[in-house]
Amino acid sequence: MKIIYSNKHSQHDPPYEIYDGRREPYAEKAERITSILRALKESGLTVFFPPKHFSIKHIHDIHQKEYVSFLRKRSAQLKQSQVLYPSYFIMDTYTPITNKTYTAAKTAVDVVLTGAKYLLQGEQTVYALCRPPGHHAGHKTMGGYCYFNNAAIAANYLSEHGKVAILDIDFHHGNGTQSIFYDRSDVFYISIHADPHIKFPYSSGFANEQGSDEGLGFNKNFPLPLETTNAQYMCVLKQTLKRIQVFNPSFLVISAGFDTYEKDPIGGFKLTIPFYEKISQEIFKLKLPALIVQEGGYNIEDLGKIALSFLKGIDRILKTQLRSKDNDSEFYKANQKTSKKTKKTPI
Ligand code: Q9C
Ligand code: ZN
Repeated sequence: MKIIYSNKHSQHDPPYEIYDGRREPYAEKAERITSILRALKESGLTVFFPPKHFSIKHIHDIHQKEYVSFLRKRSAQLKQSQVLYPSYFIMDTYTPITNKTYTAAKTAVDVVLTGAKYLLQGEQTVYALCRPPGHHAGHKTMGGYCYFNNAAIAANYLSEHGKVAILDIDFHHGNGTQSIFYDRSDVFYISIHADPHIKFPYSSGFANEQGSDEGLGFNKNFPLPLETTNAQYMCVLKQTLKRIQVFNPSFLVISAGFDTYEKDPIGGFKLTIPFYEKISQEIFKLKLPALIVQEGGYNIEDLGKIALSFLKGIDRILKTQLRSKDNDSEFYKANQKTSKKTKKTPI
């Protein structure tokens, strides 16, 4: 399987976040991704590819121009050690700007777009190992450690070639992604996350948020209580996969957060490391070309093992597919033809 990765993320490494008025160590650390990288390299399961450079146009398709240039200019103005908590284009106190924030965020977008492009070329599964994460970033807002919405930008790019489902399995609701596609019927956003009455982003992610206008019926939330177990999670995951099947997309974008893990320092579910293999096995039974986009996950010590478990599930399914299918790109073409003709029925 192809993994897209760039080490530029490591230059964005804010020293602290502000939680309820106090300084706390920054949870979204660069070591998160190096932990994953190390485990994958040791496994030998995967092949690494650097990102290609993509035009800023793809970011402007999703984010307001003024917001994008604000982030670029304010990053450039800062000295190496400075940390800025801006007062606009932001929804919380977790998402500071540093000198390299823009560069890291732009590179994360290049990473996911490179992955998306490989899917268009017939690749079956690609893992975009990006940082900073993206699913909380809205049209003109940063928040929840996110600046540009990587998954949304990739989904929008893929949507020119067929319908896209975004399955968000991060512990937190992807409020940014939801709001970006809320009135669209060609991109279906479906999310499993902690009850927003209790956990970030607090203001959205409720089950009654179902989309608007054209997009009514194409947004679906499954908020779950704290302490959710493997078995409870699996039951809900299966429901989401059924809905994706009915939607019949050409592509699947997975907002893959690993903060649902039992020992995550900011999560609250009870999922175990071997269970991530079960999750991905279930997802990949859909046999859709899939882009895995890294979102959250903050237990640095175990992140590598979680990611590896997740990718192992895919690998097993891919192997059986390879045995039964003649060739991946034929499968992709056939898949695209059928789903383009399908009428858009609200789910
Ligand atoms: N002191 C993502 O997982 N709350 N963002 C942090 C900890 C903010 C999470 C409180 C959570 C944002 C991409
Ligand atoms: Zn999260």
